[in-house]
Amino acid sequence: MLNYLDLDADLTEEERMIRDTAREFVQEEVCPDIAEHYIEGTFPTDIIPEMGELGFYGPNLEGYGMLGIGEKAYGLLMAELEACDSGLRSMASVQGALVMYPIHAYGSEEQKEEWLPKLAAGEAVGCFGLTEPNHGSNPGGMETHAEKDGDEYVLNGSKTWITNSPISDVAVVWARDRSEDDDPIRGFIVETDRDGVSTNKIDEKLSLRASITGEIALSDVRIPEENRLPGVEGLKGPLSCLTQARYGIAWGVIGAAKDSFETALEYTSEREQFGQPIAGFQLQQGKLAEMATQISLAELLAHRLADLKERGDLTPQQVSMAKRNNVRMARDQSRIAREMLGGNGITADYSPMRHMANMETVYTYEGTHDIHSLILGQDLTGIPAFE
Ligand code: TGC
Ligand code: FAD
Repeated sequence: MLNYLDLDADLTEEERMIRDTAREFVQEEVCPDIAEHYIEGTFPTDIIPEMGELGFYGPNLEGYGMLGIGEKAYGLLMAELEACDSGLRSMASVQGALVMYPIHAYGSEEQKEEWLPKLAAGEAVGCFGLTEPNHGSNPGGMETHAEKDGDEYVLNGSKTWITNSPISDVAVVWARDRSEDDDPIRGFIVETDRDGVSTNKIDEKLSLRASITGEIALSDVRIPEENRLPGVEGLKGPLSCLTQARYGIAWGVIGAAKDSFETALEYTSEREQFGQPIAGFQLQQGKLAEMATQISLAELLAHRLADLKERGDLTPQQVSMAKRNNVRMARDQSRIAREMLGGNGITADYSPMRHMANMETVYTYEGTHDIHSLILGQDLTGIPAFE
C-alpha cells in the first residue's frame, strides 16, 4: 500500500501488528466475496463474531474484554477495513464508537457488565438511533420521546437510516425524556426483541450496499428505568459519540483511497494502448501524482489527529476538519481511479467504483460535508450559521 512519506517507519510494534492482522483478515476472508455482497446488497454476517474474536470492536476502549489499544493503531485498523469496503468499517464504527462507547462512557456498571463483553465479542450486534425522518442534520429537533410510567419508560417515535438496525440485538436510542423539566435528550438501551420495536430494512440503496440499513420504529415500547444511560444528558451525549466515529472515518477513508490508487497504478502499468502501458502517458502520471499527494496529505492529518487524541487535546472541530477533508479526498480520488480504468472501471471486478459509490454515503453520514463546513466556520468566526 502507498507509503510515500514513509509514515510506516514510525509505527510501533503494536500498530504494525494490528494493521497486519486486519490486512490479512480482510484480504483473505472478506475481499474475495465483497463485490458479490455489494451487488446482492448483503453484509457478510458470518464474519461478525470473527471480527469480535480479532478484537475489532471498540479496541481503543479499556476493560470489559476490550484491548485498550492506542488511537493510531485504532485508526490503522479502520483504514484496513475500509480498504476492503466502507460497509466493513461501518460495522466496526457503529459497534465500537456508537454503541460500546456510550455504554462505556455513560452507562451504569450493570449496563457495562451486561453489554460490553457481548458486543466486544460480536455475540451481540448494536445500532445507534439518532437520525429521524424529519431531523437529520439537526438532531436537536428530535421528536422521539420517553415517558415515565412507574419504574418503566415508554418510548414512542421513529428513527431512520440506521446502520445494522435490522440485524441488531440492541439499539442505543436517543430520545427526549418527558419525565424531566425541559425534556432533555437522553440515551436508552432498547433490546430489539421488545414488544413495539420494528426494524424494517431500507432496500434499493445505490451506495454502501454491503451494509444493512434500516429504521427503528418505537410504538409504546416499555423498558425498565435501569435501561436509561445515567451518565449524560443533552445533545452532547450523542454528539460526543459522533466525535469518536468521525475520528474512525477520517482514518478509514484513507484505506479506500489507497486501495483505489493501488488498483489504478497496477491497471495502468499493465494496460497498453498506442503501443505502451497507459501509465507511461503524462496525463495518467499527472493523475497518479495528484492521488499520491492528496492521500499522503490526508494521512498526515490523520496521524496528527491520533497524536492529539492520545494526549487528550483533540477538539470535535479538529475531527470535523479531518472527516470533511479526508472523505472529500477519498470521494475525488476514487473517482479519478475509476476513470483511469476505462470501461473496466465501471464493473464490479475492480474496487474504485464501489469505493466511489460508498463515498456518497460517507460524505453524508456522521455529519454532511456542509455541516462540517459550518462547524469549522463557527469555530473560526464565533458566528453560528446553521439557521
Ligand atoms: P450545539 O449547541 O452546537 O451543541 C450541543 C452540546 O453538544 C456539545 N457538542 C459536542 N460534544 C462532543 N462532540 C461534538 N462533536 C459536539 N458538538 C457539540 C456542545 O458543546 C454542547 O454542549 P453543552 O454542554 O453546551 O450542552 O448543538 P446544535 O443543536 O447547534 O448542533 C450542532 C450540529 C448541527 C453541529 C450538530 O447537530 C451536528 O453535528 N449535526 C450533524 C448530525 C449528524 O452527524 N448525525 C449523524 C447521525 S449518526 C450516523 O450518521 C451514523 S453512520 C454510522 C456508520 O454506518 O458508520
Ligand atoms: P438533511 O439534513 O435533510 O440534509 C440534506 C442536505 O441539506 C444536505 O446536503 C445537507 O448538507 C444540507 N443542509 C442541511 N442543513 C443545512 C444547513 N444548515 N446549511 C446548509 N446546508 C444544510 N443516522 C443514525 O442516527 N444512525 C446510523 O447508524 C446512520 N447510518 C446511516 C447509514 C446510511 C447508509 C446513511 C445514508 C445515513 C445514515 N445515518 C445514520 C443518517 C445520516 O447521519 C444522515 O443522513 C445525515 O446526518 C444527513 O441527514 P439527512 O439525510 O436528513 O439530510
